[in-house]
Amino acid sequence: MGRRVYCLSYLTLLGVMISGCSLQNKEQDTLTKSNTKSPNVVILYMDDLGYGDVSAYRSGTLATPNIDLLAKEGILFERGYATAATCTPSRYSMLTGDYPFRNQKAKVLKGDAPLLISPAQETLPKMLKRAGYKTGVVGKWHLGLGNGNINWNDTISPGANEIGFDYSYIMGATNDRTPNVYVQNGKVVNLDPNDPIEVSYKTNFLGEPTGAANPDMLKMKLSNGHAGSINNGVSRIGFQRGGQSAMWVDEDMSDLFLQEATDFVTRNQNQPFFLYYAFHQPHVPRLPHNRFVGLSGQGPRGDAILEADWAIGEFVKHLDKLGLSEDTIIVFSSDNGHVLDDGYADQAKELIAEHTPWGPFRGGKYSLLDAGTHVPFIVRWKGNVKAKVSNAMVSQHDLLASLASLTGQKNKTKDSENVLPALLGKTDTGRDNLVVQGTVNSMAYHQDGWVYIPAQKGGHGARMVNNEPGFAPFPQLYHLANDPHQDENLAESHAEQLTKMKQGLKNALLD
Ligand code: NG6
Ligand code: CA
Repeated sequence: MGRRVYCLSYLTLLGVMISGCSLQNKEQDTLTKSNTKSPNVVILYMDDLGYGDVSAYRSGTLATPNIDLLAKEGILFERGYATAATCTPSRYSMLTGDYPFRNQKAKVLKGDAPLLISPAQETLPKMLKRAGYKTGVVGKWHLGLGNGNINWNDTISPGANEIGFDYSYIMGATNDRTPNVYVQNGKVVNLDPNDPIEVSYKTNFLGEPTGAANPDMLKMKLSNGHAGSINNGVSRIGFQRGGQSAMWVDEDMSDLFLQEATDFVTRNQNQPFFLYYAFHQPHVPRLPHNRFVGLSGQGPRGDAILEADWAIGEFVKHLDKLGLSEDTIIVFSSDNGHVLDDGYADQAKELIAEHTPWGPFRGGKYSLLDAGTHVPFIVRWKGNVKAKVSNAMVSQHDLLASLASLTGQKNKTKDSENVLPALLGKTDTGRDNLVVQGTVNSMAYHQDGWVYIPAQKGGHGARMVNNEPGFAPFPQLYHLANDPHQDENLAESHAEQLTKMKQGLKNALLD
């Protein structure tokens, strides 16, 4: 038995059974105030990990034993979704419970972009704080910081701490964007005041080397973009000068985040906590620690995934050691689907061999095709949920309403749905419909096992992914349950279904 004994809840449940209420119905209901619980919540969130990258999904050739263990002891969702095929919008959605299209600025942000979530907005950590949780974020942020003109040498605000996190230790944007420093509770870590940081996304600082001008200085060659400032032998998007003592070392990032994550748990072990542990793997540049180099046989991308899998194993062992496993719900997922070449020549494509990060689906990161948003999604609550494979459709932005239900809080969001019974494995019915976004302003609509992709104009969403176009200039309709690879467009042959789906999308956008 874990640290917190749920006596009250069990007594309440017993009372319900004695009074003759149907337990079946009770379980389907929204949990009421009297039987709410407050287990710790940890979200392990990967960056660009595909459905088929997790061996528990039985479609790739990479072995991820530690993530698999979560699935073995928990619920593996076969239809788990991010709401977008890129990072910022997915994260925005998961943390606010709203669809990213509600905020036109929710697109891949630069490293000096202002905070995307308003401090007045509802968020997952705020909701859990109201339920008495201590909240923390460790890892990749990519939701903007400050008000649009950041002084990196002063306290950076607003940021994670202003939208509900009691503690934050973050990489501000992505590992391929400047500035390459960590920010802890609004302060750059290890900054020497005599060597202030300057950041620009417009022009380079005079005399500073760049990937474009100094390719000889690079330990990782470029395939596309990333021609800005060089740090640790890798050139990035954007420019930076100064702050040398604060610069991160990519190869140490995973160990550092693991340490920060386990420290947060240790500090908060005697009270309910929420930890959003946001991995940087396997986003580019892929530079795992030397211990993992060569392990996967698939080059840096595979090695980075194995490094993250190992860190997850260590993190879970830490929970076990503190006796917290039965008191902690772990949610594992990824912000968008896989990508092989994302701008660095790291041989991800060349060494992939038989591995299939996209699983049985088509497309990938940036794409409206299913592999863009159809991601691994696992929930483990040891001793409290029975292990199973679930076919319920669940989306990351439902975590807010579902955890609100679990902890007796109100769902104040527009789009988050309470799918708690599905998340706890009590039913295979999840949400009824879902809107997902490829890149900005390109949407697909899921309902009843079908997916509809409106005719696209091209533009930004026209990017090719795995030799698959991210768009088509005609409407697409697929029955995903029968045709997971989206080979047969049924838009013409199933006109009635198409009309229904068009209306469904319209309603969802207007709601
Ligand atoms: C793209 C970058 C890519 C990655 C992506 C954001 C280039 C050529 N490509 O613009 O490398 O950083 O943005 O990825 O610069 S995400 O997972 O954070 O959305
Ligand atoms: Ca991502």
